[in-house]
Amino acid sequence: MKIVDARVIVCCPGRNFVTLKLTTEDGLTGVGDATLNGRELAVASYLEDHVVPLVIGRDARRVEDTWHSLYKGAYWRRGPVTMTAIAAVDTALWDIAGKALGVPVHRLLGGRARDGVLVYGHASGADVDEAVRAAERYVALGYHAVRAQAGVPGLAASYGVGRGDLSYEPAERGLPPEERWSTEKYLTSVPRLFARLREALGPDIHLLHDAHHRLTPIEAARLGKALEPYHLFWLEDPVPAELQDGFRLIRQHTTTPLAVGEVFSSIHDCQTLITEQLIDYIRTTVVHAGGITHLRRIAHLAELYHVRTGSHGATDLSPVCMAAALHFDISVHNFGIQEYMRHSADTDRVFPHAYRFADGMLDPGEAPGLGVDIDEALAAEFPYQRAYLPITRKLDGTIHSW
Ligand code: EZ4
Ligand code: CO
Repeated sequence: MKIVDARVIVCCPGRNFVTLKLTTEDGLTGVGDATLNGRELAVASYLEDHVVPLVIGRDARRVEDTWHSLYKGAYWRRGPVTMTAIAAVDTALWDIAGKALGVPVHRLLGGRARDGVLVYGHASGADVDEAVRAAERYVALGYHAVRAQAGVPGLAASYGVGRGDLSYEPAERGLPPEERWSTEKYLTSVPRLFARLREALGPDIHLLHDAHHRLTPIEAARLGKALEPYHLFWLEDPVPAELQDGFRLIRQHTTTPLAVGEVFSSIHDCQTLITEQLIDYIRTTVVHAGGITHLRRIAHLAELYHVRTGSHGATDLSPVCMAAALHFDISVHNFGIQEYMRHSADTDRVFPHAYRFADGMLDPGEAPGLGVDIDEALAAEFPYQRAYLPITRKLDGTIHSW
Protein backbone atom coordinates (compact mmCIF):
# COMPACT_ATOMS: atom_id res chain seq x y z
CA MET A 1 0.00 0.00 0.00
CA LYS A 2 2.36 2.67 -1.30
CA ILE A 3 2.05 6.38 -0.46
CA VAL A 4 1.73 8.22 -3.78
CA ASP A 5 0.97 11.75 -2.66
CA ALA A 6 1.78 13.92 0.37
CA ARG A 7 0.43 17.47 0.61
CA VAL A 8 1.02 20.15 3.24
CA ILE A 9 -2.00 22.42 3.58
CA VAL A 10 -1.67 25.72 5.46
CA CYS A 11 -4.89 27.59 6.23
CA CYS A 12 -6.26 30.23 8.61
CA PRO A 13 -9.98 29.77 9.37
CA GLY A 14 -9.69 32.17 12.33
CA ARG A 15 -6.22 30.95 13.29
CA ASN A 16 -3.40 29.17 11.46
CA PHE A 17 -3.33 25.41 10.96
CA VAL A 18 -0.86 23.16 9.13
CA THR A 19 -2.22 19.81 7.94
CA LEU A 20 -0.50 16.90 6.20
CA LYS A 21 -2.59 14.77 3.87
CA LEU A 22 -1.24 11.46 2.59
CA THR A 23 -2.78 9.46 -0.27
CA THR A 24 -2.08 5.80 -1.01
CA GLU A 25 -2.01 4.04 -4.38
CA ASP A 26 -5.45 2.54 -3.69
CA GLY A 27 -6.93 6.00 -3.08
CA LEU A 28 -7.07 6.03 0.73
CA THR A 29 -6.22 9.31 2.44
CA GLY A 30 -5.00 10.08 5.95
CA VAL A 31 -4.59 13.40 7.76
CA GLY A 32 -2.21 14.60 10.46
CA ASP A 33 -2.06 17.91 12.35
CA ALA A 34 1.30 19.72 12.07
CA THR A 35 0.45 23.05 13.74
CA LEU A 36 3.08 24.71 15.96
CA ASN A 37 1.54 27.98 17.17
CA GLY A 38 3.51 31.04 16.02
CA ARG A 39 6.11 28.92 14.16
CA GLU A 40 3.75 27.22 11.67
CA LEU A 41 5.80 27.71 8.51
CA ALA A 42 8.92 26.11 10.00
CA VAL A 43 7.04 22.80 10.30
CA ALA A 44 5.45 23.24 6.85
CA SER A 45 8.95 23.63 5.36
CA TYR A 46 10.36 20.69 7.39
CA LEU A 47 7.60 18.52 5.93
CA GLU A 48 7.58 19.84 2.36
CA ASP A 49 11.33 20.17 1.91
CA HIS A 50 12.60 17.20 3.93
CA VAL A 51 9.88 14.67 4.79
CA VAL A 52 7.57 14.49 1.74
CA PRO A 53 10.41 13.15 -0.49
CA LEU A 54 11.04 10.41 2.10
CA VAL A 55 7.44 9.21 2.49
CA ILE A 56 6.50 9.04 -1.21
CA GLY A 57 6.81 5.37 -2.18
CA ARG A 58 6.82 4.04 1.42
CA ASP A 59 4.39 1.33 2.52
CA ALA A 60 1.65 3.14 4.51
CA ARG A 61 1.12 0.03 6.67
CA ARG A 62 4.57 0.36 8.28
CA VAL A 63 3.66 2.88 11.00
CA GLU A 64 6.34 1.94 13.58
CA ASP A 65 9.06 1.61 10.94
CA THR A 66 8.21 5.01 9.46
CA TRP A 67 8.30 6.64 12.92
CA HIS A 68 11.80 5.33 13.65
CA SER A 69 13.05 6.03 10.18
CA LEU A 70 12.03 9.72 10.49
CA TYR A 71 13.30 9.99 14.09
CA LYS A 72 16.61 8.12 13.85
CA GLY A 73 17.11 8.95 10.19
CA ALA A 74 17.20 12.72 10.82
CA TYR A 75 20.22 12.27 13.13
CA TRP A 76 19.14 15.58 14.82
CA ARG A 77 16.74 14.42 17.49
CA ARG A 78 13.72 15.76 19.35
CA GLY A 79 12.64 19.41 19.46
CA PRO A 80 9.16 20.76 18.72
CA VAL A 81 9.62 21.31 14.94
CA THR A 82 10.97 17.82 14.25
CA MET A 83 8.53 16.05 16.57
CA THR A 84 5.53 17.95 15.20
CA ALA A 85 6.50 16.96 11.66
CA ILE A 86 6.92 13.30 12.69
CA ALA A 87 3.58 13.49 14.52
CA ALA A 88 1.83 14.62 11.34
CA VAL A 89 3.07 11.60 9.37
CA ASP A 90 2.35 9.19 12.23
CA THR A 91 -1.19 10.50 12.75
CA ALA A 92 -1.97 10.28 9.02
CA LEU A 93 -0.67 6.68 8.92
CA TRP A 94 -2.91 5.63 11.84
CA ASP A 95 -5.84 7.27 10.02
CA ILE A 96 -5.03 5.25 6.87
CA ALA A 97 -4.58 2.05 8.91
CA GLY A 98 -8.07 2.43 10.38
CA LYS A 99 -9.66 3.20 7.03
CA ALA A 100 -7.88 0.29 5.33
CA LEU A 101 -9.35 -2.11 7.91
CA GLY A 102 -12.70 -0.30 8.18
CA VAL A 103 -12.37 0.35 11.92
CA PRO A 104 -11.98 3.44 14.13
CA VAL A 105 -8.39 4.00 15.26
CA HIS A 106 -9.28 3.33 18.91
CA ARG A 107 -10.08 -0.29 17.91
CA LEU A 108 -6.46 -0.64 16.74
CA LEU A 109 -5.24 0.82 20.06
CA GLY A 110 -6.99 -1.80 22.18
CA GLY A 111 -10.57 -0.60 22.01
CA ARG A 112 -12.65 1.49 24.37
CA ALA A 113 -11.29 1.44 27.93
CA ARG A 114 -14.05 3.78 29.22
CA ASP A 115 -17.50 5.11 28.33
CA GLY A 116 -16.36 8.56 27.23
CA VAL A 117 -13.53 11.08 27.44
CA LEU A 118 -13.85 13.50 30.38
CA VAL A 119 -13.03 17.03 29.17
CA TYR A 120 -12.54 20.40 30.80
CA GLY A 121 -13.56 23.74 29.37
CA HIS A 122 -11.95 27.18 29.79
CA ALA A 123 -13.84 29.69 31.94
CA SER A 124 -12.36 33.15 32.22
CA GLY A 125 -13.31 36.68 33.15
CA ALA A 126 -11.82 40.13 33.55
CA ASP A 127 -12.49 39.80 37.30
CA VAL A 128 -13.55 37.11 39.79
CA ASP A 129 -17.29 37.73 39.35
CA GLU A 130 -17.06 37.35 35.58
CA ALA A 131 -14.92 34.21 35.86
CA VAL A 132 -17.40 32.62 38.30
CA ARG A 133 -20.28 33.40 35.92
CA ALA A 134 -18.32 31.83 33.04
CA ALA A 135 -17.67 28.70 35.11
CA GLU A 136 -21.39 28.48 35.90
CA ARG A 137 -22.16 28.64 32.17
CA TYR A 138 -19.84 25.65 31.57
CA VAL A 139 -21.58 23.69 34.30
CA ALA A 140 -24.94 24.56 32.70
CA LEU A 141 -23.58 23.22 29.37
CA GLY A 142 -22.95 19.87 31.08
CA TYR A 143 -19.22 20.12 31.86
CA HIS A 144 -17.96 18.26 34.95
CA ALA A 145 -14.56 19.99 34.86
CA VAL A 146 -13.66 23.65 34.36
CA ARG A 147 -10.36 25.49 34.12
CA ALA A 148 -10.65 28.98 35.61
CA GLN A 149 -8.50 32.06 34.95
CA ALA A 150 -9.35 35.62 36.01
CA GLY A 151 -7.85 39.01 35.33
CA VAL A 152 -5.32 40.08 37.96
CA PRO A 153 -6.21 43.42 39.61
CA GLY A 154 -3.63 46.02 38.58
CA LEU A 155 -2.60 44.22 35.34
CA ALA A 156 -4.04 45.28 31.98
CA ALA A 157 -4.04 41.78 30.42
CA SER A 158 -3.82 38.31 31.96
CA TYR A 159 -2.98 34.92 30.45
CA GLY A 160 -6.09 32.85 29.81
CA VAL A 161 -8.60 35.71 29.87
CA GLY A 162 -10.39 35.96 26.54
CA ARG A 163 -12.67 38.48 24.93
CA GLY A 164 -15.85 36.52 25.60
CA ASP A 165 -16.20 34.20 28.58
CA LEU A 166 -16.31 30.90 26.64
CA SER A 167 -13.31 31.28 24.37
CA TYR A 168 -9.71 32.36 24.60
CA GLU A 169 -7.33 32.74 21.67
CA PRO A 170 -3.86 34.04 22.53
CA ALA A 171 -2.33 34.26 19.03
CA GLU A 172 -2.61 37.76 17.56
CA ARG A 173 -2.35 38.78 13.89
CA GLY A 174 0.82 40.69 13.04
CA LEU A 175 3.77 41.04 15.40
CA PRO A 176 3.60 39.87 19.05
CA PRO A 177 1.74 42.08 21.52
CA GLU A 178 3.48 42.77 24.85
CA GLU A 179 1.84 42.20 28.22
CA ARG A 180 2.94 43.12 31.75
CA TRP A 181 3.24 40.71 34.67
CA SER A 182 3.44 40.82 38.46
CA THR A 183 3.90 37.57 40.37
CA GLU A 184 2.98 39.34 43.63
CA LYS A 185 -0.38 40.58 42.33
CA TYR A 186 -1.11 37.19 40.74
CA LEU A 187 -0.37 35.17 43.89
CA THR A 188 -2.68 37.40 45.93
CA SER A 189 -5.57 37.11 43.48
CA VAL A 190 -5.76 33.38 42.58
CA PRO A 191 -6.83 31.93 45.97
CA ARG A 192 -9.73 34.45 46.08
CA LEU A 193 -10.94 33.19 42.70
CA PHE A 194 -11.00 29.55 43.83
CA ALA A 195 -12.63 30.35 47.18
CA ARG A 196 -15.50 31.96 45.23
CA LEU A 197 -15.67 29.12 42.68
CA ARG A 198 -16.01 26.43 45.37
CA GLU A 199 -18.69 28.48 47.09
CA ALA A 200 -20.61 28.90 43.82
CA LEU A 201 -20.14 25.42 42.30
CA GLY A 202 -20.01 23.11 45.33
CA PRO A 203 -17.56 20.27 45.98
CA ASP A 204 -18.13 18.02 42.95
CA ILE A 205 -17.08 20.08 39.92
CA HIS A 206 -13.42 19.52 39.00
CA LEU A 207 -11.52 22.82 39.06
CA LEU A 208 -8.24 23.39 37.23
CA HIS A 209 -5.84 26.32 36.91
CA ASP A 210 -2.90 27.13 34.61
CA ALA A 211 0.02 29.16 36.05
CA HIS A 212 1.58 29.09 32.55
CA HIS A 213 5.25 28.63 33.54
CA ARG A 214 5.43 31.95 35.41
CA LEU A 215 6.46 31.07 38.98
CA THR A 216 9.62 29.99 40.79
CA PRO A 217 9.41 26.70 42.71
CA ILE A 218 8.93 28.36 46.11
CA GLU A 219 6.26 30.70 44.69
CA ALA A 220 4.51 27.69 43.15
CA ALA A 221 4.72 25.89 46.51
CA ARG A 222 3.03 28.86 48.18
CA LEU A 223 0.26 28.86 45.56
CA GLY A 224 -0.25 25.10 45.81
CA LYS A 225 -0.60 25.36 49.62
CA ALA A 226 -2.97 28.32 49.38
CA LEU A 227 -5.19 26.38 46.96
CA GLU A 228 -5.33 23.16 49.03
CA PRO A 229 -8.68 24.03 50.71
CA TYR A 230 -10.32 24.19 47.24
CA HIS A 231 -8.95 20.76 46.18
CA LEU A 232 -8.00 21.46 42.58
CA PHE A 233 -7.97 18.69 39.99
CA TRP A 234 -4.60 20.17 39.00
CA LEU A 235 -2.31 23.17 39.03
CA GLU A 236 -0.75 23.34 35.55
CA ASP A 237 2.73 24.46 34.51
CA PRO A 238 3.62 25.97 37.90
CA VAL A 239 7.24 26.65 36.82
CA PRO A 240 9.13 26.59 33.51
CA ALA A 241 9.93 22.88 33.22
CA GLU A 242 13.43 23.03 31.75
CA LEU A 243 14.80 22.75 35.32
CA GLN A 244 12.93 19.72 36.52
CA ASP A 245 14.56 19.69 39.95
CA GLY A 246 12.21 22.57 40.75
CA PHE A 247 9.33 20.10 41.00
CA ARG A 248 11.00 18.30 43.93
CA LEU A 249 10.80 21.48 45.93
CA ILE A 250 7.13 22.09 45.05
CA ARG A 251 6.27 18.48 45.96
CA GLN A 252 7.79 18.84 49.44
CA HIS A 253 5.31 21.58 50.25
CA THR A 254 1.91 20.87 48.74
CA THR A 255 -0.63 18.15 48.00
CA THR A 256 -2.19 20.15 45.13
CA PRO A 257 -1.85 17.83 42.09
CA LEU A 258 0.55 19.04 39.40
CA ALA A 259 0.28 18.86 35.60
CA VAL A 260 2.95 19.68 33.04
CA GLY A 261 4.08 18.84 29.52
CA GLU A 262 2.23 20.84 26.84
CA VAL A 263 5.55 22.19 25.54
CA PHE A 264 7.33 18.80 25.76
CA SER A 265 8.13 16.99 22.53
CA SER A 266 9.56 13.67 23.70
CA ILE A 267 9.42 10.94 26.33
CA HIS A 268 12.89 12.09 27.41
CA ASP A 269 11.44 15.46 28.48
CA CYS A 270 9.05 13.68 30.86
CA GLN A 271 11.19 10.81 32.12
CA THR A 272 12.47 12.36 35.37
CA LEU A 273 9.15 13.96 36.25
CA ILE A 274 7.34 10.65 35.72
CA THR A 275 9.76 8.16 37.22
CA GLU A 276 10.34 10.29 40.34
CA GLN A 277 6.57 10.84 40.66
CA LEU A 278 7.04 14.62 40.71
CA ILE A 279 3.84 15.21 38.73
CA ASP A 280 0.32 13.76 38.64
CA TYR A 281 -0.68 14.46 35.02
CA ILE A 282 1.41 14.45 31.85
CA ARG A 283 0.11 16.93 29.25
CA THR A 284 2.03 15.91 26.13
CA THR A 285 -0.23 15.71 23.12
CA VAL A 286 -0.39 13.95 19.75
CA VAL A 287 0.71 16.86 17.54
CA HIS A 288 3.69 18.11 19.56
CA ALA A 289 5.04 14.84 20.95
CA GLY A 290 5.60 12.60 17.96
CA GLY A 291 2.10 11.37 17.19
CA ILE A 292 -0.08 8.56 18.51
CA THR A 293 2.86 6.12 18.42
CA HIS A 294 5.07 8.19 20.74
CA LEU A 295 2.25 9.43 22.98
CA ARG A 296 1.33 5.85 23.80
CA ARG A 297 4.93 5.18 24.82
CA ILE A 298 4.81 8.14 27.21
CA ALA A 299 1.45 7.00 28.62
CA HIS A 300 2.68 3.46 29.20
CA LEU A 301 5.74 4.75 31.10
CA ALA A 302 3.48 7.06 33.13
CA GLU A 303 1.11 4.21 33.99
CA LEU A 304 3.88 2.46 35.95
CA TYR A 305 4.28 5.54 38.17
CA HIS A 306 0.64 6.48 38.92
CA VAL A 307 0.83 9.40 36.50
CA ARG A 308 -2.25 9.94 34.34
CA THR A 309 -2.64 11.68 30.99
CA GLY A 310 -4.15 15.14 30.51
CA SER A 311 -3.45 16.08 26.91
CA HIS A 312 -3.17 19.67 25.78
CA GLY A 313 -6.17 20.62 23.64
CA ALA A 314 -6.19 24.37 23.08
CA THR A 315 -7.59 25.85 19.83
CA ASP A 316 -4.13 25.90 18.21
CA LEU A 317 -4.32 22.08 18.10
CA SER A 318 -6.55 21.46 15.08
CA PRO A 319 -9.63 19.20 15.00
CA VAL A 320 -7.32 16.60 13.40
CA CYS A 321 -5.21 16.56 16.59
CA MET A 322 -8.36 16.57 18.74
CA ALA A 323 -9.74 13.53 16.90
CA ALA A 324 -6.43 11.67 17.29
CA ALA A 325 -6.24 12.65 20.97
CA LEU A 326 -9.74 11.26 21.58
CA HIS A 327 -8.90 7.85 20.05
CA PHE A 328 -5.84 7.79 22.33
CA ASP A 329 -7.78 9.03 25.39
CA ILE A 330 -10.59 6.51 25.10
CA SER A 331 -8.22 3.56 24.73
CA VAL A 332 -5.32 4.26 27.09
CA HIS A 333 -5.67 2.79 30.61
CA ASN A 334 -4.24 5.71 32.62
CA PHE A 335 -6.25 8.47 31.00
CA GLY A 336 -6.97 11.42 33.31
CA ILE A 337 -8.71 14.26 31.48
CA GLN A 338 -8.64 16.00 28.07
CA GLU A 339 -8.46 19.77 27.55
CA TYR A 340 -11.21 20.94 25.19
CA MET A 341 -11.44 24.45 23.82
CA ARG A 342 -14.17 24.67 21.21
CA HIS A 343 -12.94 25.65 17.75
CA SER A 344 -14.52 28.47 15.75
CA ALA A 345 -17.41 27.66 13.39
CA ASP A 346 -15.12 28.28 10.38
CA THR A 347 -12.53 25.83 11.76
CA ASP A 348 -15.21 23.17 12.32
CA ARG A 349 -16.37 23.63 8.70
CA VAL A 350 -12.84 23.29 7.28
CA PHE A 351 -12.25 20.15 9.39
CA PRO A 352 -15.48 18.07 9.39
CA HIS A 353 -15.28 15.56 12.24
CA ALA A 354 -17.12 12.66 13.85
CA TYR A 355 -16.34 13.49 17.49
CA ARG A 356 -19.24 14.73 19.60
CA PHE A 357 -19.73 16.38 23.02
CA ALA A 358 -22.41 15.20 25.45
CA ASP A 359 -22.72 15.38 29.26
CA GLY A 360 -19.19 16.65 29.89
CA MET A 361 -17.60 13.99 27.69
CA LEU A 362 -16.28 13.82 24.15
CA ASP A 363 -16.59 10.68 22.05
CA PRO A 364 -14.37 9.93 19.02
CA GLY A 365 -17.18 8.10 17.22
CA GLU A 366 -17.07 4.88 15.21
CA ALA A 367 -16.11 6.21 11.74
CA PRO A 368 -13.21 4.29 10.15
CA GLY A 369 -9.82 5.89 10.82
CA LEU A 370 -9.76 9.09 12.88
CA GLY A 371 -13.16 10.31 11.68
CA VAL A 372 -11.84 13.72 10.63
CA ASP A 373 -10.93 15.31 7.30
CA ILE A 374 -9.90 18.62 5.75
CA ASP A 375 -12.09 20.31 3.15
CA GLU A 376 -9.27 21.54 0.91
CA ALA A 377 -11.43 23.79 -1.29
CA LEU A 378 -12.78 25.59 1.77
CA ALA A 379 -9.32 25.72 3.41
CA ALA A 380 -8.05 27.57 0.32
CA GLU A 381 -10.49 30.39 1.09
CA PHE A 382 -8.60 31.06 4.36
CA PRO A 383 -4.93 31.77 3.49
CA TYR A 384 -2.14 31.93 6.10
CA GLN A 385 -1.93 35.10 8.21
CA ARG A 386 1.19 35.93 10.19
CA ALA A 387 0.43 35.61 13.92
CA TYR A 388 2.46 35.35 17.12
CA LEU A 389 1.89 34.51 20.76
CA PRO A 390 2.35 37.49 23.15
CA ILE A 391 5.53 38.46 24.96
CA THR A 392 5.49 39.25 28.70
CA ARG A 393 7.53 41.73 30.71
CA LYS A 394 7.55 42.31 34.47
CA LEU A 395 6.39 45.71 35.68
CA ASP A 396 9.99 47.00 35.50
CA GLY A 397 10.35 45.91 31.87
CA THR A 398 12.30 42.66 32.34
CA ILE A 399 11.30 39.87 29.95
CA HIS A 400 9.38 37.07 31.74
CA SER A 401 7.96 33.71 30.57
CA TRP A 402 4.67 34.23 28.72
O1 EZ4 B 1 -0.83 28.80 25.87
O2 EZ4 B 1 -1.93 26.50 23.37
O3 EZ4 B 1 -3.35 24.94 28.62
N1 EZ4 B 1 -3.38 25.58 27.62
C1 EZ4 B 1 -2.46 26.51 27.30
C2 EZ4 B 1 -2.62 27.20 25.97
C3 EZ4 B 1 -1.27 27.57 25.36
C4 EZ4 B 1 -1.40 27.69 23.86
C5 EZ4 B 1 -0.03 27.96 23.23
O4 EZ4 B 1 -0.09 27.83 21.85
O5 EZ4 B 1 -1.55 26.75 28.06
O6 EZ4 B 1 -3.43 28.35 26.13
CO1 CO C 1 -1.38 25.31 29.59
